[in-house]
Amino acid sequence: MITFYHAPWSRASNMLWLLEELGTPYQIERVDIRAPGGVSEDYRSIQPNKKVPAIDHDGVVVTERAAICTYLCDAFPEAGLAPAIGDKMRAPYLTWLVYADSVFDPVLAAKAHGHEFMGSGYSYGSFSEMVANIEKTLSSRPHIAGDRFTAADTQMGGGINFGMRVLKTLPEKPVFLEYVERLAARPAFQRATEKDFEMAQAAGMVTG
Ligand SMILES: N[C@@H](CCC(=O)N[C@@H](CS)C(=O)NCC(=O)O)C(=O)O
Repeated sequence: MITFYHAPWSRASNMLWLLEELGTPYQIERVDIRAPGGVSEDYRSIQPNKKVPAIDHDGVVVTERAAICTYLCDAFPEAGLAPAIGDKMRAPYLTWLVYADSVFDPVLAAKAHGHEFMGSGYSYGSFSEMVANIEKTLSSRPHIAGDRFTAADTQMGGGINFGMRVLKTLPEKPVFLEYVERLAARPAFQRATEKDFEMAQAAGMVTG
């Protein structure tokens, strides 16, 4: 059984979508990352930085989104969310899974917080380089790693959607909007969005 440590409307939400795509049973353990006193210290035994997401799969704990995606897709290959070892698409798949956390997320967060910096001084480079890279890639293929949907799309697609619609930091380039629209048509995306909304509502995060 998979226990998924989650907080609604957070960086863990893409993992909720991935779990819905996998179609394997899981249970959700809510972590209150917005608690006034911070996340309970007990949770550090699962995630050393007390962040979500994390999973426990039959007693095996996995943290960090790229690692969780890789682990789950390899543990449940029948879902077809990761190109197999030996498949040429495995290279762009792994590249984009890692890019999502090591370049896309930090450079987007830095921009959203108004940090000014020289791209050459940081491993994630500049915001404009990042935007140009994803625009070029998505102009050449329907999914981030190639012709078919993979777990890299839950990471990059969820992030692009969040960056445009919630943070309003990522420019609404036509190619980004078309990509997000394509992904939003997936039943698993819709189920995850609904579940996340219900959890946010139960946590008192929905106003108006
Ligand atoms: N490097 C982590 C980052 C996860 C992360 O930033 N999670 C945020 C959710 S938006 C969090 O748990 N924040 C709560 C906190 O820092 O107290 C990963 O990729 O899994």
